[in-house]
Amino acid sequence: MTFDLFGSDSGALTSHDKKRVLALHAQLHAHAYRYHVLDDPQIPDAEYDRLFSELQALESAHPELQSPDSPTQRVGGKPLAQFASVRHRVPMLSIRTETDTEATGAQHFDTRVRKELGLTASEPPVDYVAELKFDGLAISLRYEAGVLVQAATRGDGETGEDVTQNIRTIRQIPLRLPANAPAVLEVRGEVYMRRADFEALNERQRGKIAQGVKGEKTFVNPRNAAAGAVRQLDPAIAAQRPLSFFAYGLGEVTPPDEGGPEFTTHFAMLQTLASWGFPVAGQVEQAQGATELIAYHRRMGASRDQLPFDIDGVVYKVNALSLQRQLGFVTREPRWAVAHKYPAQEQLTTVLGVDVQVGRTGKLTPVAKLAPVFVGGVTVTNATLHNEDEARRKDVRVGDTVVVRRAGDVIPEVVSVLLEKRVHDAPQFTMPHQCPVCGSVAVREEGEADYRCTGGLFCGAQRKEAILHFAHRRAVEVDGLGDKLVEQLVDSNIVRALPDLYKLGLVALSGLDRMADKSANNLLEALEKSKQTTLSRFVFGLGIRHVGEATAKELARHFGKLDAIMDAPVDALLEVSDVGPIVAKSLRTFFDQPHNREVVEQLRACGVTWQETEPAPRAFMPLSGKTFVITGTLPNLSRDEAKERVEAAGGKVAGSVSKKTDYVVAGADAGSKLVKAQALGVAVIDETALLVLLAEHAN
Ligand code: 5U1
Repeated sequence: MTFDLFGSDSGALTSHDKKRVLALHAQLHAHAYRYHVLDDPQIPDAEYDRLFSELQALESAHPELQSPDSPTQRVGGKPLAQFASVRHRVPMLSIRTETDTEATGAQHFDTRVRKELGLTASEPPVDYVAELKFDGLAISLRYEAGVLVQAATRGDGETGEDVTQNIRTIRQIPLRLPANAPAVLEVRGEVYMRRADFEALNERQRGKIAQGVKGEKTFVNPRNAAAGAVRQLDPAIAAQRPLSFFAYGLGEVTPPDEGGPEFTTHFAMLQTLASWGFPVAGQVEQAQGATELIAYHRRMGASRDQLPFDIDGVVYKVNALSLQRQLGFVTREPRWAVAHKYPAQEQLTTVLGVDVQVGRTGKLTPVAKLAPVFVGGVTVTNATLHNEDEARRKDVRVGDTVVVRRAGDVIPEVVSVLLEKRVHDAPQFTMPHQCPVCGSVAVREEGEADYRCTGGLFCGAQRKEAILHFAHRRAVEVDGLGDKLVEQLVDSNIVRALPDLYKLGLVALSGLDRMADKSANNLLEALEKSKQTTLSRFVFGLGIRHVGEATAKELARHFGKLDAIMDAPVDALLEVSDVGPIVAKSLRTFFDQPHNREVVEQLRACGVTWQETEPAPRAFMPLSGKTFVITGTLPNLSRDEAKERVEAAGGKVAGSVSKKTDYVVAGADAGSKLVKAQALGVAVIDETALLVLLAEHAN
């Protein structure tokens, strides 16, 4: 590819444009480095996007200004039929693996190095560098005149594949180096995927699969996902895969006698790479002799699960480059380095059964029961199959041999089945349509991946969540009934269902942890107070799926009476503004569960009460159909009060500004919502104008 930022003019192109493009390159590179490498952005994303768009516009108006090191070139080019071969000018060596995962593995390496160097026991410890062994894919990046010109996989060490287009999409990899970088520089390192990025990618994939998108799949682990993305023929797809990079070595470099850098230690070389903008892992350390290598291995092993990416071991390297040269290598592996492994995070085991567990929010999750297996440092007996589609896709059956993975604090999961080892044909897993805990109907809504139990108030698995929701400030409000207390009340079986709350007495409460008489009395008082509530708070407090606070208010206003809501057919529910087919169906399913109705009756019998009113269909409401966003501090009304006033007049209060917003009510210190309203041309009013609006409509 040719490019010329300073060459001949093409008509309308001005020198100002050229300077601006260069300035934008510099700014965007610097901000991307702060964001992706240093994790310390200096400008908001929106400002970065603005600069980026400006550069894109200039480049499309003057294509001659486009260069391969432009930040716009990270988006991925045309799909390839196949990768071209790249012959490595300096072979890409692999690394010897020490399979003894105990501390003795480090000792073996040090003993070998000392022997090769002819060091006696009385001579000082060898100076090493200790690094992490990333679980990714080795890559060589070639820079000429400071510009990334080629990226290649290791292949067989002599010849790899040209994956430049895909590698360009990795924002941590500099496209241009500072002026003090050598004329030719090959940087070697590992492309990997952070665990959180991997989880998010798989979540997106699961969503696509649930929506029936053809050809989509989930990835087995971050390493496979990273390797798949690097070897993806369509760079636009690679660009959507969130990859990261760490540098750990060099290939060809301009020699010192031709003006190239002169390093004496590996550590100094890594520091220089960092100064040129390459990400170098923060865990790189210098270590003296075997004792410090062992300590490093232990320390990194203990913090392995807290790292944001997978490692499969650590790497030790002799620090002095002169000693590295003296040690040389055997076949393709240097004698001056070793990878010291950790116990594997994937293992084989047998499936003993498949259960379905119900989570705190009613989600049903198929779980494989496994023959105990030591994986990722713990003994695993259960592994998630996520949901019905995943369970079907993996087709896990009793008796199967499966790959189980446990990495970090992520729940262990079944990665795949070894079909060739399936001995007998056990039946396929089918998701139950009833909750295994309470027997209520379990439903899977359109477009969703999970089945959910509909017995929210009755189901033992959802008890804690249901109580906390019911007691919430915006629901019936039981002051002082928080997480810890609910945990104790439910675990000690004092509260088995919501109505039990109103049967609590001093005797039961005083037996609880950290519950003095005063706190117990306060709680009983709060419970008594909560009995006087409103219909909308009560309906919201029932925790019906998709029925938020605003919908509960609409239902209360529209029907006026609980029985009318409970008995309303879908058609009648659909007449309520804010209620669409999903909400209507959810309400119907909830109140069709006899258990749920029973709990409602018991709560009424316990004295929970509210004022019932005449039905007030929405057509009569003055602010019907108007959406408000309230932001900043209003002079007189609290935000909650303003919200209540708007809602009482039939308006809706949303949390974020969009084109659909009718009014933004802005008080002092209103921030981004005000800015967005102005950008979208949404009407912005103050508290006085809101009060006028409410008064006008009240007439
Ligand atoms: N951190 C690190 N990983 N890693 C992998 N350094 C490192 N060095 C390697 C490899 C394959 O090879 C060199 C020792 C040639």
